Amino acid sequence: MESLHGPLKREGGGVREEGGGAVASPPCRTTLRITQGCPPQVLCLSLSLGFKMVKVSTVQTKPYTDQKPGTSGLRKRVTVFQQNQHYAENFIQSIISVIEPAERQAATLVVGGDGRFFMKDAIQLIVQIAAANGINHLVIGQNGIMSTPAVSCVIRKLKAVGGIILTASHNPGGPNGDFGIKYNISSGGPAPEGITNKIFEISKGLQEYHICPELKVDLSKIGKQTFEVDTFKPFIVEIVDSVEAYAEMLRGIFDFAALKDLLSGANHINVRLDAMHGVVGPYIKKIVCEELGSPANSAVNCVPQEDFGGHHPDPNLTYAADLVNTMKSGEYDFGAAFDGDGDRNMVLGKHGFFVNPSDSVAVIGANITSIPYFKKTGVKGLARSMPTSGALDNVAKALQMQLYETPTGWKFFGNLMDAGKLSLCGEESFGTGSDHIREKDGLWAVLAWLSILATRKQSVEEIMKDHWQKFGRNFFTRYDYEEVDSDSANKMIKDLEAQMSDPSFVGKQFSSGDKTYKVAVSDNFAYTDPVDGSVSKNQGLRIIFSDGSRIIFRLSGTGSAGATIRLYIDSYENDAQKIYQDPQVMLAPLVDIALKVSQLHERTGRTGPTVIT
Ligand code: VG1
Ligand code: CO
Repeated sequence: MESLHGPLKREGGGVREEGGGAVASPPCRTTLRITQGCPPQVLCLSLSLGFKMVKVSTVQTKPYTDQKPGTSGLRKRVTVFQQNQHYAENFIQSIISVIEPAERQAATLVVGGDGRFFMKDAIQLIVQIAAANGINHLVIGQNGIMSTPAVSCVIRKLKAVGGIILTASHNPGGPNGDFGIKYNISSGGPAPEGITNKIFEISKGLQEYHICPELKVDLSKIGKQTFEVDTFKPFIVEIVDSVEAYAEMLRGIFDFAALKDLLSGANHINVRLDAMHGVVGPYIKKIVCEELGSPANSAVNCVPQEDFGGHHPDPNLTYAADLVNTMKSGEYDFGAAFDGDGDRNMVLGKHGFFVNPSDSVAVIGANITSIPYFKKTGVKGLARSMPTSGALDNVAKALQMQLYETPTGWKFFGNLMDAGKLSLCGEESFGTGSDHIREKDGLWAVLAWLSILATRKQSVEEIMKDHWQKFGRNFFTRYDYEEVDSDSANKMIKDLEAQMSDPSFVGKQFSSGDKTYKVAVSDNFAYTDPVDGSVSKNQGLRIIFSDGSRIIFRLSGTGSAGATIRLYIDSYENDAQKIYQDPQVMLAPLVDIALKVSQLHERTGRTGPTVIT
């Protein structure tokens, strides 16, 4: 392939390289070809000198019945995607099939992932299948690396038709771990249910897919690589820097000079950011260390690894225990951890002071003027997912702002943002973000907190305590029961729902210790999108008591094996004597009631949760 190195430009055919490393394999002999769709005067004579036309093959396949995208894409064990019977190919074809054929010829798709095992194989398949289906242009992060928020940013910047993200987020990776494929639309946000349902329908009937099996792309070299694919006009693969567009966006949102002063000025604070071997490492290095001047030891686990070093890349008190322990030493003023694909964040203060994610978004809301972006755009509205605590509601009330309560999953925020109704939102599951993109954004949340620290010149703990004094505190906890037997979990939820639908349930009293709660509302949460009127049902069982305390049960939609039951408890307190107490102590009676009502332990054979947040 020597002849392909250096600037090689060829009208209408073959492989063209501009600073990139295109490999049309295998190396070839002379072919003469007339390409359809070219002006006659050019006749598109592709004299192949060391390159080959890329052929499209149609492969017979059998449909699968289990390719229904969950809360955030299709997640399965790596071994399921790897199986030889076209599992990954089928799903990729189903995604591309939702893009209208007429649209594909001008379509750009952004592709990136969190670096986990099987990502590079999946990207090669996407390249081959996109080419064979007439997609015009793929933009891929270097070595396949691009965080979920960065993909959202690049889709919006390039006005791409959408993007494909290779990640199973916070789920473990490696050959025996999980893999995932997620589709985002032109707004940069996760495909809404209308589209994911369509993908699922296509996958269930898929008999064949189209692929260019010989097309291979070098993912390491930045630049454009152009291929001529059979009947389609040139197919362009562009490898881009994974960080630059995203960094550029953040520069326009935050006051980088103030952040630089906070992190490396004369009175700088010490921060510890743990990328947990996920995708956010290169972003931290470039933005926080190189650009904002934080010392090298402030960033750890910053090289993305295929198996996340054997850990769960999940930023919570259980799986980010290393960071929690380091913070306890008191050496650092601010700590944060991120998940595999960089959209989640956990914020800690000095000595490991934990900021609950439901509180985190409320604090950002209450201090939103510390972020220059919102001075420009104004604050249009606030939103949280249903199980997220009501801390944000209290801020919305004080600021006289509209508060939206959506089902779990970031895709539900997108319509509100597109309609100009929503600026800041969050989920209890360590997701925080704004309308700067259409995904939650871990590093954005950290820079938002640092902006507040820079403005208020107080510690994380002082800011949090001050917030509780002003707004009262929503005590919140979540219990996760992972990999429970699916049948038992489904049956438990079904029976609980039946119990809760009995007309006598409302008004019932439940006691534990010296506490008694009276049921005011009990339902299975349903959401009507205020923008397009679409209805999403069965989004979680809610028991709301007369004092506003809530018990919520949901089945996770991101697991890959068995079922994960989530139990959420939210209870408001504004008695100044009580707001600093331990949430587990404060919420113990409600936990007790939840376990009794649902018979969760008896029904699942568990004696306790896998993770408590
Ligand atoms: C979980 C969280 C949800 C989050 C989703 C995707 O979903 O509860 O709040 O949006 O993960 O986050 P579930 O259905 O398992 O409860 V991520 O970082 O995996 O893209
Ligand atoms: Co994630």
